[in-house]
Formats: sequence, structure tokens, C-alpha cells
Amino acid sequence: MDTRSKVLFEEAKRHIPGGVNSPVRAFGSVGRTPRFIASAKGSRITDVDGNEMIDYVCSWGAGILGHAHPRVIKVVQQACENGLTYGAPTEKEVILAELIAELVPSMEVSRLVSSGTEAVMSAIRTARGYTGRDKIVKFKGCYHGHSDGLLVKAGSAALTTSVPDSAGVPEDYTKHTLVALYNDRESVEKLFQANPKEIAAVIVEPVAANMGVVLPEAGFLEFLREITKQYGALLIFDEVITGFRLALGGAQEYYGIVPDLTTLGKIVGGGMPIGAYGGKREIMQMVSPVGSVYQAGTLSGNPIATTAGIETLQILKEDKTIYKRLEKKTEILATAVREAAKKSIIVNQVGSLMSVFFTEQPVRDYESAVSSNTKCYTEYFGYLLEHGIYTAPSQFEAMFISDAHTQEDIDKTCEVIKAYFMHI
Ligand code: HOZ
Repeated sequence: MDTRSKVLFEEAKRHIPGGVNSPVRAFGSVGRTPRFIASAKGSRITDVDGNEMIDYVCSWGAGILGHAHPRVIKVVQQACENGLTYGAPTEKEVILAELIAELVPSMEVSRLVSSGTEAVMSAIRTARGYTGRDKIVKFKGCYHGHSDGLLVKAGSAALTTSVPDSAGVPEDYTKHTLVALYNDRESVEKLFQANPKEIAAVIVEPVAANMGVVLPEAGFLEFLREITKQYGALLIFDEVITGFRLALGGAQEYYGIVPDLTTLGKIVGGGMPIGAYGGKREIMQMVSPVGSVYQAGTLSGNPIATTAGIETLQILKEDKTIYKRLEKKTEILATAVREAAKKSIIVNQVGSLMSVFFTEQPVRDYESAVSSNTKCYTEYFGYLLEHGIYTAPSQFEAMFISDAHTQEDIDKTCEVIKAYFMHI
């Protein structure tokens, strides 16, 4: 039953474009009414009609500990007593920057901002300032937030809403954005050969997770590391999704590659709005007020967001087996889908990230990702939703598993998945 959600959605559409504050939430690509959420605790999310669902969206990956973790809630409540924002430096910012540098050693120096979009936008500006070059290389189907220069062949909702190249972005703003193909070395080589001294940086999601989950093939990230060095360009890992998710040190630890700059969001804020970018001291010294690359923000380093972020990272750091547990649970789900579906399906999984594609060919890039039958995904999504399983309302977003998912949750999810494939 979604009566109240339907009413709220109609009201919302009167005052908010499409009734939502971020396009994928409109459930447009799965042709349904979005569930308006009233509360969430642990692995469960409850909508305004009282439906309790096992949540595999986890605030698009931010909720690695599940919802409302008692330790995080407690420190946030305490921090609120001291005021919500000062627009001045705080000790918490220092603690978080130190923690980031400890867990992600390539981020020797970092800057806190308010979202992943802002982090990426600022990292690109820093790379351009540092190299004195204008062009950047991104990959088709990768998503790096909604700043003008990066809305070129973008993934996430830009893909499902058919705006991989958004209206309102002047061509002049994207003329320095070159597009390569994920897992395709030749496409990158060609761009460097044609622009040997013009490329400031290559930006990549080390695991692409905004065209569904697409894993880097063996050697691809190493190749990016090598070719950027060879041509004097920087390598930027957009770890907004993979940071603190694949490992404490993110995808760079998981795959053993050291980028020049890294962007973070989601988990680093423990459920509060935050983003971070950082890298080698020499590069980050470009940022104002030390250097000439300007970037600022009233709510940057917000005391509540840093409090939630620090506590979340501390919990992850203290728990030596959390990443193994997350991976194990996700493998159980991936196996359940593969076994239940038998054919015409590809399940991509790494750590606690997973995607189900309704196609027979291996999904290794944008073209194979979009070969997935979205009608099948829509049916699969709808069945799961009606049976209490809340997954991404888009074929091209990831499924996220949290530490709060219990064995009972996983078992129930596997049962529903099996029942779905029996029923079709
Ligand atoms: N860009 C996010 C998914 N990759 C979606 C953000 C949201 O709708 O909350």
C-alpha cells in the first residue's frame, strides 16, 4: 500500500521539480510512485504508509553501518547542543583530516566540502591549477556529480533520464572534457596521443558504480596510473562511492594503486552532507589560501557532519572483520541471484557493491551495461519492493549492503529473489 506516498508525491510535484530533490528518487525509470520515507533504523527503512522494508539503497552507499547507528546518533546529539555551524575552524576538522590521511595515505592533505559534486569540481580545478593544463579525461557512463564540465556522457540518473549531456551546459564549458571508454586502454591512449601536453587529469571511478556496478579489468587501473605519469597528467580517483566501502583505504587500497588526488563523499560524512578532496601536499598546496586555486564554503567542515564522519570512520577502523563480513553477505546475495536466474543475467559484485543486469554478455563498459533489459529490471525491482525489499529504483545504480543487514535479512532477500525468478 502506498496511499500516503501517492498523496505526498502529487503535493511535492506542485512545488519541487518532479516532486524530488534528486532525479533518481522519482522512480521514473521503474514507472512507480516513490516511497516517501518516515524513518529508518539498522537495515530497515519505513515509509509514510508504514511499510517496513529491508534497505539496499542505504542512502546511495552512505549508510555502511546501517541507519541510525547508536554511537553515531549519540555523538551527533551531543554535538548539536554546541551549535550547528560556526563558519570558523574547529578541532573536529583537524581530527577528520588526520583520520582521512591515516586511512587513505595518498590523501596526505585534504579539504572538506559539502558534497561529492563539490569535491570533484574542486579536485579538477586543483589538477588544472597544478598542471597548468585545461583538458580532462573522463569515462563514458562514469558519474562525478553534476558540475557543468562533468555532465558529459554521465552515468547515474543522467543516464536513466536520457540527459548524459545536460541541457543548460554551454558547449564552451565541456570542450575541455574528453571522453574515453571504461576498460578500454586504446581509447585512453588515443586521447593522450592527440593531446600530449594538454591533459591535466584522468578522472575515474575505480569501480564504476553509476552505470550499475562495473569492475575494472585486471591491469586497467595500473595502466591509467602509468599513462598519466608518462604524460605528466594527474590521476584522480573518484571514491565517493568506493571510499571506506571496498576497504578502509577504499578502492586504492583494494586494488593497490596510488592516485594523485582522491575525492570522497557519502560514508566520510556518516550520513551527513560532506565531501572531501585531497592528495599529495605538493598538489594540495595549490588550494587557497596557500595557493591560487580558489575554493570555499560556508558549511564546509560543518561540526555536525564532521562529528558523524569521525565516529563512523572510528567504528570502521575498530572493527577488523567488517569488510570480510560485508563481502560475505554480498556474495551470498550475488550467488542467490545467479542460481535462481540461471541464464540471461549477469551479476557484478565486488565487496559490498553489487548489480544485477538482465543481459547475457559480460558487463564491462557502458555499452554492455546499457544492453541490460530495463523492462526486466523494472519487473524485478517492483516484485522485490512489493515483498519488502527496497533496492535502487534504477538499473544503473548499485545495490549497497550494510553492516546492519542480518543473516535473517539476507535469507529473506534470497527467498524473495528465488520466488521472483520462479514466478516469471
Ligand atoms: N547520485 C546519486 C546516485 N548515484 C543519487 C543521489 C540521490 O538521489 O540521493
